[in-house]
Amino acid sequence: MSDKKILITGGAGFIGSHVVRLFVNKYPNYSIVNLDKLTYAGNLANLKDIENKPNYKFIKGDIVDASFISGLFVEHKFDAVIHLAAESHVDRSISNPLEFVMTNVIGTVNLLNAAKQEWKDDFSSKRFYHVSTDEVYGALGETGMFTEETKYDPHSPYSASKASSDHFVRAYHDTYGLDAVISNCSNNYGSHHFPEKLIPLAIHNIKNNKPVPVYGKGENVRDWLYVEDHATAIDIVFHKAKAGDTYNIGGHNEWKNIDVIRLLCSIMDKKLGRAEGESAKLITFVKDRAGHDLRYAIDSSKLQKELGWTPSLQFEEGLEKTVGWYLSNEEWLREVTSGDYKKYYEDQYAKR
Ligand code: NAD
Ligand code: TDX
Repeated sequence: MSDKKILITGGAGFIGSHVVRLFVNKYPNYSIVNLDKLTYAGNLANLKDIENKPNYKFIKGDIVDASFISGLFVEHKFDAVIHLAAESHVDRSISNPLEFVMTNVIGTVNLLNAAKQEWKDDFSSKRFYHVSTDEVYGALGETGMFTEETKYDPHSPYSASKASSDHFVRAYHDTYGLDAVISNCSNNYGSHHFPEKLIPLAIHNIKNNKPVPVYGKGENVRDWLYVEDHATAIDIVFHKAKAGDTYNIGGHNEWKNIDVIRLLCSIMDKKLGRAEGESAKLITFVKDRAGHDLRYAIDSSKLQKELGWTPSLQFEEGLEKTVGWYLSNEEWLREVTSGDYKKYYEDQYAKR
């Protein structure tokens, strides 16, 4: 495999850190540059184990800053981009949509412009890989699954911004010939997940005997995938997809939120030496999320059949591993839940 210089954006975040780790360890001949603004969601502690590897470099920077981004492309002569930097939390997008437009839409277009400008003489040996979400497809009723042909129908400001960025990536492929690929993945879970999202928030609250907030009746369904399986899929799509192609990524693993929380409570009772049923007493039904999508379910058979990817872990096994990680990384959890997190939590949950 030939040498490549790859820009990974958002590599200090949850999924990005798993992707950076996979690429740095698996491809010593690649040079990996991790560009991240280090927002509340970006954390260099996520990458401690690889920070001194010779094929890895971290750069702090903002994808919204167009001149900084074009300068970076001129300086580094990247062969490829794997773009994960984003504002990623639906609840925050409801409180502050503009931040999502700036990073997810403008930031993506800045990267596309810089790549187009730098690579315009020969797109063939270059690649722009955009990491996206199944939320662009909208919400499902009781049945059906999202395929790559499902029409976009985003509902939240977050999913609207991701849908817009997907459209721009396709437009740069169709209009200018940029080699671009997109994947749309279902809900991820695993280590280093910021505790604003359902699973790590519940683990944190159960551990600290705090109420576990379940929106509405807990009947919304999400399709969960272990984050390392997502990283493996990104590796495969990056190396094997045809230019202009799209793949759905998901583990055929649908759960009602309330069932996820009950399973978590039971795993935590065992791990914390509590009586069975003790943690479940913390479950608290709270005011629903505005515009809450009922159900997501992703059909990833195209990826499985064409590129040979399969998820490696069953959900119960993955959740056990995830809980184990949080319980043995208390310092990480303490650091990310101090400071600004307290205000965020108060704003989101105090009056719910
Ligand atoms: P995250 O919020 O944990 O991490 C996002 C990272 O992007 C952080 O490190 C942050 O510092 C960085 N960032 C934010 N704004 C930036 C800016 N303006 N410039 C540079 N860096 C910036 O998100 P995540 O859950 O790891 O998601 C990564 C990507 O995967 C996102 O594009 C998201 O839409 C997509 N995705 C996430 C999920 C999921 O379940 N979490 C599922 C499917 C797709
Ligand atoms: O406190 C909570 N209580 C609750 O019931 C939180 C934070 C969430 N929920 C519900 C809302 C959702 O139905 O749990 C479900 C999962 O919520 P999140 O963890 O916020 O994820 P979701 O909104 O489904 O979006 C996630 O998956 C797709 C990621 O945040 C996105 O970045 C990704 O694109």
